[in-house]
Amino acid sequence: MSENTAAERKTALSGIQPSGNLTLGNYLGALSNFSDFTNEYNCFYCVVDLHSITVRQVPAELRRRTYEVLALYIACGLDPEKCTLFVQSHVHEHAELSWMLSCFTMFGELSRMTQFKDKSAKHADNINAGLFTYPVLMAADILLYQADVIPIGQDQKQHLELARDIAERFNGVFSPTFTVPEPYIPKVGANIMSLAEPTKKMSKSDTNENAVIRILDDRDTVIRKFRRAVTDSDTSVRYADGKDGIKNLMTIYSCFTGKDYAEIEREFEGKGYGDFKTAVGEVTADGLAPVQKRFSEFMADKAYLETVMRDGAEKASRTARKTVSKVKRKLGFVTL
Ligand code: AQP
Repeated sequence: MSENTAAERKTALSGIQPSGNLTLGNYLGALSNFSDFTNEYNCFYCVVDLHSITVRQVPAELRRRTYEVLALYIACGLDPEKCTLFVQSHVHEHAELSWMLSCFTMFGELSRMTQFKDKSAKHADNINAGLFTYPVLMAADILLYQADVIPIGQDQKQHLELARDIAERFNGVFSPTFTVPEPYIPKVGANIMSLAEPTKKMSKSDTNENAVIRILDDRDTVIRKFRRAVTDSDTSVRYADGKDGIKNLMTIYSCFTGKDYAEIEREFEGKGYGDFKTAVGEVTADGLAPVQKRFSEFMADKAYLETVMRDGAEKASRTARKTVSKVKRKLGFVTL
């Protein structure tokens, strides 16, 4: 992407929940694309801790992971001098705008969200209101910063569409207030699947460790998990229907090598799945190694991470405050 001057810049925003150890899905679908936006866009990247409490978290782990996600942002090339890195709960306007937007969101719209249906089935003992209104908070995250583009994986597309509908509805009632955001979904890597059940997305909260590659898994673990990945009874490496496991592995291989599917098929012609799985493991481990090294360096310097959090919260608050006061004025609240 080319470099734009500050005045020409549009805004990009995205976030990741500190709800588990991040996966290859989070990396390829979101994180690894974030730094591409920093030259051309005014970027806000947040650790969305408010979202993560829709599912029960162990407080000490949530705290540790919040530092970890921030360290991963920086390890993946996000320079805190060039973009705003912050923690969602440090900017209270997210919760404030979320309430106001919830009054512009329909019950029926939220009921149709597939993530709500999936997570309610997974956490049947804790179907809380936050799980239901999660997409409104996500709309607030985006609309607070008047974001133009939202880099996300395929699974978040439905939530982004709802954020657009909420923005258009509010703008229609009160005159233009919010920028209507566009998703940026990568062509390859937007939908990384579980290694154990390749029709299901890879999720950080999956309890089957063999289903998930963690960004911080060591080389041997990465290769071992790929070698165990579920495939099919065929033996040829082909991107074809009915071969969900192999298609997923080809996607991952493509993301790390830049090769397209036809090239990958040629490369592994006449070779078995075993060789292919090992090769996918090796390119993944090689691709993650530099991120892991930088991550350890940043995690060893908590004071630095806290400075980044503090500066980021201040910068983010400046924009968030402006939007919230505009919304309050439009709604008719008395402002002093
Ligand atoms: N499997 C995936 N493939 C591609 N992209 C993915 N993302 C998540 N899983 C995949 C993208 O990662 C970003 C951050 O996701 P999130 O933390 O907001 O939560 P999520 O989408 O609910 O991700 P998880 O890993 O499935 O978390 P849990 O298990 O806690 O629900 C988003 O841009 C998402 O699209």
